[in-house]
Amino acid sequence: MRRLLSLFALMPLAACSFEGGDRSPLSENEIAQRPDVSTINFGEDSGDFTNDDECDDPRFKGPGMTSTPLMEEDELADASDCRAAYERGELALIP
Ligand SMILES: [Ca+2]
Repeated sequence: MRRLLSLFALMPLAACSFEGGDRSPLSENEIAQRPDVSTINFGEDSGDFTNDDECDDPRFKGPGMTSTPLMEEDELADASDCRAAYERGELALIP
């Protein structure tokens, strides 16, 4: 019984686990369909992981992403890193 109760206690944690950024290489199609950098709102440098040369905004994917877990609050909060990675061709917006 005790074991069963601890199993239920852990279930919410499993449901809340966040995935790291998708660092897989971009396909030719993804690269071709990237909008111009001037049309993207990168937000501000207001997050906890700014200026570490990895994009920490979960709206993006590609080799320029961080591998650390991302949360909703990381959106629009790592502008300089994400812009630089995007300009290097290492990011695309996740549709
Ligand atoms: Ca960053």
